[in-house]
Amino acid sequence: MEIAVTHKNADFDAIASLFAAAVLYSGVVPVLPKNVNVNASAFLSIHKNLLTVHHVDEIDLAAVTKLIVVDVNNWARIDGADQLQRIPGLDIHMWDHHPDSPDIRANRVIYEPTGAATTLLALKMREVGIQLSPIHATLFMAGIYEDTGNLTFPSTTSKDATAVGYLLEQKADLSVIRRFLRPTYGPRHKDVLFEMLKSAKRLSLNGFHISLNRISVEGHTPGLSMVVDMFRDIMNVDAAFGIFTETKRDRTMVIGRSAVDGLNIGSIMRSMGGGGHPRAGSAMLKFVNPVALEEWIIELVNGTQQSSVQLSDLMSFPVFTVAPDTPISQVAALLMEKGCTGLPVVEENKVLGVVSRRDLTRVNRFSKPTTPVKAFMSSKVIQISPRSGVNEAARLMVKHDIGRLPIIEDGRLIGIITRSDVMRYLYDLIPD
Ligand SMILES: [Mn+2]
Repeated sequence: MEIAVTHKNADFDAIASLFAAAVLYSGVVPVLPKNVNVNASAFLSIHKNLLTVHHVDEIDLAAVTKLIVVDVNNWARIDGADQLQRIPGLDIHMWDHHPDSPDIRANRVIYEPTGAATTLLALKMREVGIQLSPIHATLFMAGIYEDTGNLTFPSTTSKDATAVGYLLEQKADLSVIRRFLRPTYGPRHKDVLFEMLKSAKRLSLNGFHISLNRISVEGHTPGLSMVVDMFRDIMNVDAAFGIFTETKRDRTMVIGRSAVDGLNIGSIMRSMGGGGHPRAGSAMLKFVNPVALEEWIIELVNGTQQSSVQLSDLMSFPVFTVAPDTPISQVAALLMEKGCTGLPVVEENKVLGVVSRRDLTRVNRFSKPTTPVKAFMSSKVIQISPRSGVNEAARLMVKHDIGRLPIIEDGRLIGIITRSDVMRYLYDLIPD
């Protein structure tokens, strides 16, 4: 007997890879693990007549001669691994995208660090020229979309997008995908989200905007991470933390979500005994005071190494400046000559204002060219410290609609950061 297996608690990528293996290897039976996540099992249940599934308990594992392992590379994550490992001379093919070191010894390994495992199987189908049914194409695309966040997660590769292109050609149905990938948002989630929004607190810590929330929940509530995700989105903060206490069982679940590079949720959660990856993580703690937990999170965020790039690495210096009494004609000439769009107005090392080309457009034919720049400068100076991160600088620029920020240390102007410096950083164009 020839079967395909995947990891426990199978998600769409796992299920899609399983059925993709059955398409690529004729005669291979896809075998489901004991647990399948809610969304994927809803999909399977609706398509029961069209997608034949076998459960691991219905299979005589000892009779397996060939094993296709998909979306996993570790025996510990496979149901029935004990029996499978005991089969002598078992022919194993493994299709996987997980970067961690595998402990399954396969005769053939198809590995690439793509966003989804399904991508590897779909590209093989494309290469061989397989025509898919729309249902298969839809399922495979759901697998790729789920694991790559609709091709938006940083793990997404061009291969994932190519595979999606192929699946769309094969008539994958986007509206079906939307329906099944939508999180299961029920009345309890709504109540929790509402509670969180009512007591929402925004904090500015270590250059990050975060939101923290303490909520009591009764009983096991699955899907809280989705609520924290929605909450972060609504609050539009860099990171959100939900502290959910189940008073009866004296335990507290901390869930974190981050939308920025510098704030690593995984490492914060590991400090609390939990785990996760840079954008998402959680920790379960027993017998702790939720207030103390809140303080602990604040401490951990404060202790977080900001993204390794600080403004002092990006800023331009020395800064061209002008004195407040400089005539505007001279300022205009200087802006042209230096090719910059604005200059700080400085007196005795103190920044009094900033003048930009935009300010000079207010100069009209009635103004004398000798008018001092201080009459036209913006005297509300938004400044920033050299130890701040790029996110903070970008936020200030957007908030105040300005293109440059003087960088001030100990009251002295030491550099300037401009919109184009920030863009260079965001698009990874920093020269080495
Ligand atoms: Mn996967």
